[in-house]
Amino acid sequence: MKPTAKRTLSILAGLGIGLAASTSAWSNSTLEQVMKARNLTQKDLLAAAKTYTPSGGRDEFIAFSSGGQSGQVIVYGIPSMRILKYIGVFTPEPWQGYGYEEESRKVLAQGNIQGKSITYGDTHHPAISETKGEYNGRYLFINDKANPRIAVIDLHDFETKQIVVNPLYKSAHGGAFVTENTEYVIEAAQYAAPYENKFVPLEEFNEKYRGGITYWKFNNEKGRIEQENSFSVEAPPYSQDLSDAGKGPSHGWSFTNSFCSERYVGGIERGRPPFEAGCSSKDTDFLHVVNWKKAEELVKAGKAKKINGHNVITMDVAAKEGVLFLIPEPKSPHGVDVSPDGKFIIVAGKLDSHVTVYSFDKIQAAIKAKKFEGKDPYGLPIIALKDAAHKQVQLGLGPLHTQYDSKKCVVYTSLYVDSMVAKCDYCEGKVLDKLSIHYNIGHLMTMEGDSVTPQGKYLVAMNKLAIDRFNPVGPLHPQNHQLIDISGEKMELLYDMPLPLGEPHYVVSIKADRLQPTVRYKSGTDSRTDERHPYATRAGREKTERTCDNGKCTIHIWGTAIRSHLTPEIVEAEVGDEIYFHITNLERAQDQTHGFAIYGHDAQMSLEPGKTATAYMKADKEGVYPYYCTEFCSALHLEMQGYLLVRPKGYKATAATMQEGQKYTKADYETQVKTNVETQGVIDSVVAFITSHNYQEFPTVVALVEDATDQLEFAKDAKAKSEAAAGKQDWQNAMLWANQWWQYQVKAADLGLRAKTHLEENGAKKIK
Ligand code: CUK
Ligand code: CUA
Repeated sequence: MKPTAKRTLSILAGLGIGLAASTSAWSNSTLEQVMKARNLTQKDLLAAAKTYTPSGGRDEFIAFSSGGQSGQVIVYGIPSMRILKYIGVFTPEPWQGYGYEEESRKVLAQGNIQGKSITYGDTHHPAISETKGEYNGRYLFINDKANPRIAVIDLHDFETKQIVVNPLYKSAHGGAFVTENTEYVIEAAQYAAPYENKFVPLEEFNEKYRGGITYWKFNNEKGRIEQENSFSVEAPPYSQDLSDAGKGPSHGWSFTNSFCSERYVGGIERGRPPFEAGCSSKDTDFLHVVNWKKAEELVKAGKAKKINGHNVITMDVAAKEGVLFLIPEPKSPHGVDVSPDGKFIIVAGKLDSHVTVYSFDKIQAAIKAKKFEGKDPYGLPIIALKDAAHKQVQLGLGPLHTQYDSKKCVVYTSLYVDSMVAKCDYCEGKVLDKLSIHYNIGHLMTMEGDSVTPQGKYLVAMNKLAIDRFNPVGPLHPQNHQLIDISGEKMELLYDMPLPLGEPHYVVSIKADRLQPTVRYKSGTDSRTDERHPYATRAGREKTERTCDNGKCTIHIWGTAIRSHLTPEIVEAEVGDEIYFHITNLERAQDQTHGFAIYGHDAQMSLEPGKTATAYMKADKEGVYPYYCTEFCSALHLEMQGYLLVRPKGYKATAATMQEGQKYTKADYETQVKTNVETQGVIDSVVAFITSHNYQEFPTVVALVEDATDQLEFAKDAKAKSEAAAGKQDWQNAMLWANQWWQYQVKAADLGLRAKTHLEENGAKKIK
């Protein structure tokens, strides 16, 4: 706005005159007026009403979206489509301190590839842990396609706990998918490569390059993958794509498709036709059907071969023992999705306009009867398509992925080329409805749609690069998640949500009430191991230790954070020291997160209540390094600060006293004490209110009371120090300690008032 225009506005405002034309329509609007002003239809209003979530309202479903190339996971609510969290997974995420403190750096380092740190991921498929095929809300898994890795996120705190690197593959796409009771997390290879980390010429592609399907053993109690109990089934270099695990009758089996069973190796530089021509020339590829239960038994019986220290069921063993079967599937297909009852497997054609519905019963009958139409070049038995297919349904161009409805036999398939969602009855093989979506749809997702209990209601279409949909933000467009109402006969588009973090291939959603996230850690927890942190400490036990060995000195700080100070406030070091700030957040109130950052070092921590984390730095340059709390945690947050002083080697301190900018008198001290006594009156009345109610039945209040009690203890201590100084007529320190005593009182009062409000709002009962 031009300065003159601004002045005119401010003069008008001074005279009490608003800009009538533009404001009156808004200030006192009826629904009709808003519709007119914003050009909205009845249908728009209905859609808005179905998604709008009033302030304080909650969502019915929580979605976990792959963050694509961001290497993160995006958490949002449905139907509001409000983003709730980004979880750092393969990529550092500074707000959460992920990759900026030592505990999470260790998790990221588990994902090193052949010794190299890789700090991003190309995430594709999140999966929620299951019990009997139902989501149990405990863990989330996600894969990295670029560097074959699987990450484990614990949904009790939404933090990444573990990253495992696939010991065989150089690319992996068909993960993460979990088996019915999360016995295993499935990860299938994509671009074939030699298992060994060695050079093998492309001329030896057929003999030495391999695909495969890995079954990561998951320990549901510990919440960790057990690498030593995991195994892989070797597969031909067919470019395996997506996977899904069997359920119910097909439990114990898994399904993985492929898109280049031509085994074509491009090389336009060598005058050869490119990959895309060679990999789509045949009419069919192969669905891989794996009896993983059988493979598991073979591993236990010692029939696995150790490759790179990992158990591998080789193809000859797989063929001989009936572990791996192939079935033709048209044509360079994409998604493979098992039905909730476990009886059907739907494969989407991608270059074929059909989806093919395979019957698990028919597959089993063929295997039992040893009815094969032949063997592939690796000796794997091939079941004829006609012997395994239940139906083929013609849908449209570019079918990619399928999701199940709560209504029996009803599925939704994304049509990439047509930019549509097709709804069909796969039992009867009938198309029921089609809806044009915005643009290039990849995956789609119904609520709990890949579990045994699909919830129906909503579908999210994940569209690639949202051209023309949002305000332009430069040549890289956001992605577009479109929310669709599937509760009726006809699908109805409700909402467009831009996602600006990467290409989120797949999303999973869960009923919100299946999640039980915690609000604080047990005091002194290393959140990445969920165990007590070896350097955790308690209030009053803070200490700093410097130990030297052969001239190399290390400083460990057992520090704490609590409103509103960091302990210690001064750390002295010498050039060359290695410094570890282990800070425990002593708070119990759930919103009392503190942070930690320091000048000139790549360290930043998020310290949620109870957490202990470690900022590491090497003091390689002399200087003054302020550090502070990075989370606006209280009115005195800015005062949560300290100094790291790094002296040059051999520095001689000159005797001097600390200088202070302000001198205090006896009168100042007495004024402060008077304030403190009055404040104590307020605290006493709040305490009386709380203790006269059944506050112990309210865990939130109990935590607040515990924190407040701590603060009052500190206040008592400061009061004693203040009085001792006053006894010596040291008014300077008497006043400062009296002020500190008051600071503690204020925090206690703040906590107490919050507890009181909570009791009042939640109908606490008077008990005395
Ligand atoms: S994939 Cu991207 S649209 Cu990785 Cu599941 Cu299909
Ligand atoms: Cu603690 Cu800001």
